[in-house]
Amino acid sequence: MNVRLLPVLAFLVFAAPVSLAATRSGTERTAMRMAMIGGAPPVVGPTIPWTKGRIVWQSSRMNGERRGPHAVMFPGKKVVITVVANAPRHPDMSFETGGLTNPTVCVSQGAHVTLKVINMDYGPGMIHGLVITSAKPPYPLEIGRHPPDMLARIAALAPRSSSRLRAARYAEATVHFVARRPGTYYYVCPIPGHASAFHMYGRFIVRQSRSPTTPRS
Ligand SMILES: [Cu+2]
Repeated sequence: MNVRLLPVLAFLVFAAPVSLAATRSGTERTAMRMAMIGGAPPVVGPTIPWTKGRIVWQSSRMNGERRGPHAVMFPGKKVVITVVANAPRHPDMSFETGGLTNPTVCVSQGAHVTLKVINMDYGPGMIHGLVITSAKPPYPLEIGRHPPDMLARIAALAPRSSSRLRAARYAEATVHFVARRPGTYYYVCPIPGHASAFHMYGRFIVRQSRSPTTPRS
């Protein structure tokens, strides 16, 4: 055997299958995500540049009051909740708010909620949305357009426009709702497969307000 070919042979035997496997799994994953979207056109809403997107991302990390590693409280009767889909440094296919990944979000009964969602994901078909519903996990491939007790719905936000964070424009949307009924809800990504296969959801708790205390006589 030609000795000079040994390094080439070694590469083909050891390195090439690894690199090919990495490429294949990445491609398969993209194909899977594309297939799950089912050909639905991405909703391209108003987009904002990085200068504004960065502020939204920061406000998401700072908002609420952390309660341990898994919960963020939003006390008060008027709250603003900012959520990032696929925030940098958080797991792929997840939501971030209060600096946590898919945390339990708590608001008070009767709170007027302004919910802002921004999609920081990148790549073809990497759309995300957010629906708040009482439907519990595990989720089917599609949660449908009208899940039970829906409090809010942002159907789909297009991925950011560039692989470079600072060069990209970002799709965002804001909805308002009143958390009238106490109970356990879930914020769920409605893009087919994102909740069922990737667990892109978290709990959303509307805490019952204390009954008014009777004044002492
Ligand atoms: Cu999603």
